[in-house]
Formats: sequence, structure tokens, C-alpha cells
Amino acid sequence: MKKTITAFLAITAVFFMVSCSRNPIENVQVIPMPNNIEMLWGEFNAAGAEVSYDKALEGDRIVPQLQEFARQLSLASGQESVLNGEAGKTGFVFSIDPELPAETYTLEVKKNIVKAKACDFYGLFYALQTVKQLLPVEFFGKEAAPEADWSLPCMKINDYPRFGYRGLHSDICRHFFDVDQMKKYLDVMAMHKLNRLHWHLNDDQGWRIEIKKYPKLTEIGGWRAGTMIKYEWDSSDGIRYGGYYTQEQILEVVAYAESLGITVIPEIDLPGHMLAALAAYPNLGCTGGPYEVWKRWGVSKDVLCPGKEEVFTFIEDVLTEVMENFPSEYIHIGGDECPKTSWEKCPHCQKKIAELGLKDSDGHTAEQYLQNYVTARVQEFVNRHGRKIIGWDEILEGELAEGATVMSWRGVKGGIAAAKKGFDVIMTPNSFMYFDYCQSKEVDKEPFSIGHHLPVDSVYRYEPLQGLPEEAHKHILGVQANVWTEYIKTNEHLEYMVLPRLDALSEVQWCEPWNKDYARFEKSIVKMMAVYDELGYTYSRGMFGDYGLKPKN
Ligand code: TNX
Repeated sequence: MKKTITAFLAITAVFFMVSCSRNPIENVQVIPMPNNIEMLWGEFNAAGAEVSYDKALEGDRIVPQLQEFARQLSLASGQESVLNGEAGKTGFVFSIDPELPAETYTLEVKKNIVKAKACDFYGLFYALQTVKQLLPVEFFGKEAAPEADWSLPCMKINDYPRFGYRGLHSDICRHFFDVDQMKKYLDVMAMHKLNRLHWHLNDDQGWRIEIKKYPKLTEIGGWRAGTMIKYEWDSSDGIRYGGYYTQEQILEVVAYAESLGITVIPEIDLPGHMLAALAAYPNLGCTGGPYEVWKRWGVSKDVLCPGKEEVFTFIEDVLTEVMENFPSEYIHIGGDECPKTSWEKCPHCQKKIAELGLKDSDGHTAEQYLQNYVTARVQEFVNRHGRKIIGWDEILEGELAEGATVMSWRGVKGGIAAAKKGFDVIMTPNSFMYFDYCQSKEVDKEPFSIGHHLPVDSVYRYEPLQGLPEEAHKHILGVQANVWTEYIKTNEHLEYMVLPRLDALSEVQWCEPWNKDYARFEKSIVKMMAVYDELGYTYSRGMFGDYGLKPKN
């Protein structure tokens, strides 16, 4: 009898301890990991839970998102989740709290209610992404899975991003990706709380945006006669390649991004990387051509001729149509890799240099100052239209007018120098943020790429403020990864290069340094990969020693 009582007491004690212990933090497998989490006791059952929102949110962008959430939850859990346009007393409730700072959200999971609050769409959208990731993987599937664990651990989250600019870049020039693929790209960005897509719209190998005033840009500049094979610089596969977006399609992508809280920043790369435009309008170059849309990679010596006034008319006309299509506060004007050899020989450019009184000085050539002149003129035009410029870090060489934002790509040095000088900076160092580089050292097992080696953990360990004095920290607007597509031809390969490095990137952008933990991240990524399987994304498993792009089954 005594034994039975002891056993009973022991079992009761264990039961009591288990039921009274807080939910373990390991149950929170969310990427990027929320910055403040307090785990509580008990669970909320999501299956069949109502989804409701404040009346004040009527007509807001969040409503279609909640509608989609309720639909998906109903389908996957096998129990109907009703959407209610008036804040409920149970279930998922989304409401406005004007006191919360921009982009911040709170999420309170109790046994019968999950309250999400933010001051506007953005915070609520981020709360929704966190909720989705807290649900089982089956939530992302296409079939009902009533047997899955639909409980959420009770907890309180108070979350906000570390950086305001959380970007990913897309090069659709070297290889073209259609509107559907761009939407899929935006979906996975939104899931990770990124908020800027940097869209590289022209390059030597193709012009990809319809410009009504200059139809030949896409008719001629949108197509190349072939593409070089692997690293054989003078080869060509002889296959005509190209494509472009109509302005209607551009607007469709911009609107889709906006519905996910993402601003699309267009880039018109100038005065270099302009060969496709020169092929269409040879008068824009120093020699007058003829030029051909490039079949090879690298940096073309043929660039826009700033000695000709008509070149500035062209730039302004193009940027006018670009600004009509993109509401973004920032317009990226490129500025990278502009060889000066054609300017050195060009009578128009030399005349301009003389007129402007430009001279070799302070370690810079007169031609470099001529590029500064182009940047300043274009900046003035963009500013006059109420927008701001971003340029690659080469725009820092020589002189740079106030108000420009520098995108640092040649390692971290350019960004540090720019921030110290008081310019705003977006960090995209190739040493940590070039997703065209190989995911692993096992190059033979990886899909053919531009080379180099950038594993997930290197991306993860990047610290954007390192090497900067405290007073310059405020100039680091954020971080972006670049996805150049010389060797990325298919949707599967594109996704493979981005995932799961995007997961690591999102923690660099979102998480406070004290909240980053690679061991925790490595565990969460296993669930994320299962989510990618459900959603039909291709990804690399290189971080687990499993290399290569495998055909989808
Ligand atoms: C440098 S980053 C470039 C691109 C190439 C890339 C390849 C930058 C501003 N320019 O044109 O595609 O390297 O990694």
C-alpha cells in the first residue's frame, strides 16, 4: 500500500512538474528568430480557430493576407477557420496598436486566443509570418493533415527588425526569369521578412524593361545571338536568348511585391554595363558603333558617352518612365565597373572634360571625375523628381554629392569608408553576400557556377557593423545579398543558390547580435527545408554535407 502511495505521489509530482514547466524555446523554430520571446505554460489549438481583425483594418493590405491564411489553415487542418471582420474574443486576432514603433509587432499566444498587434500593415504582416512558421510543416501543404500537431505553445513575443533595409537582389539580365518566378522569389523573401527587392534591369547582355520612348531597347537590346559556354570566353552556344518585361508586367510585379510589404528598387546601371542599349541606339556610345548585345560575361569597354548631350536626354527619358512604374523612394543608378578607355580616346568626352575643367588630381583621373559629373547630374535629376539615388561603391571614387546612398560590394571596405564620410550605406560585400558563389567547396558536385565559395555559415556570421566607429552605425541602413546570374539559367538553380543562404541572410538583417545562434539556426533550418519541400522550392543541403542540384521528383 505504502509503495502504491509513493508511486502515485511520484507520478503525480512528475506530471505536475511537466504540466507546470514552461514550453521549451526549442519549440520556436522561426527564421528569422524573433528578438524577444517569453515562453509560457499551455497551448493554443489552431485547428478550426477563427481568424479575425479589427474593424479599423477594413480595406487594408493585411485583409487579403488573413483571408489566404484562413483558407490555407482550413485546408491543411481539415477544420474550417472562419474569417471575421470584427475582432473576436478567441482565435487569431489581428489589431492595431498605435503605440508600437514601426515594423514592431507583439504576439501573445494564450490557451484560447492569439493576439497580434502592430501600428500598421508591416508589423501585422511580420506577425503573420511568425504565426505561419509556428504552425506545423503541414500548414504549407496542399492536403488536409488533421493528424498533425496544430497546437501553438503559449508565449509572448515582442519582435522588431535590427535593420530597416532588408534586401535581396535579382539579376534578370544575364539570364531572364519570368513574372511567375519573380513572384515565387518575392514569396520566399516575404516569408523571411525581407522588404526590398533590388531589380537589376539592364546590362551588357540584355535590356529587360520596356521603355515606350525607346522601343529598340527591348526589340534589339533584349536579345543576344548566343551565350558563352562555361569559362570559354570567346565561345558561343549560338542560341538566340533574351526576354523582357512589358510595363504592364513590371507594374504587376511591383504591386505583388507591395502586397507582401516589399518595395522594388529598380536599377538602371549607368554609364557602364550599357552595351545592350548601345546595340539598340549606337549614337549613345563614343564611337557610334556598331555594337552587339554581349554573348560573354565580364565588363564591356563600350559604355555611354557623357560627351554627348543626347545621352543625358536618353538617361532622363528612361528614368522618367522607370519612376512612373516604380514608386520606390530609391532609384539605383549603378555606377559600377565603368572602364574609361573609350572616354580617353573620345573627342566628345575630351571636349566635355575641358569644358568642365576636369584634371587628374588626388589620385583620380579626369575621366573618373567625368563619371562623378554623370552621377551628380543624374542624382540632381532624380532628386528633382522627389527620389534618391543608390549607386555601387565605385561612385565614391573622386567626389560624391551629399544624399547619395552607397551600395558596398567590393568587400566591406567601401561601405566602411562611405559610412565614415557620412553617407548612408547598404552592405552587400561579395565576401559574405554573393549568392552566385558556390554553396560548398565540393565544386565538382555543385552545379556549374562563377566559382568562389560561400557556405551558409559564413553568410550567417557576417556582422554588418564590424569595423565601424559607433557614430557611423546609423549610416548602415541594412544588408542585401546579390544574385548575379551569369551561370544561373533555370528557376531550380536560382532557388538552389538562394536557399538556404536567404535564411542566414534574414537573421543577419533581422536578429540582434545576442539573438543569433548558429546551432539553433541549424536545427530550425531542418523544418524550413521541409517547408520548402511543401512549397516546391529547390534548395541546397550542402550545410549537411549533401551536395548538388538534384532533379525534382
Ligand atoms: C560584379 S557587383 C558585378 C557584376 C557581376 C558580378 C559577378 C557589381 C556591381 N558588378 O556585374 O555579375 O561581379 O559576381
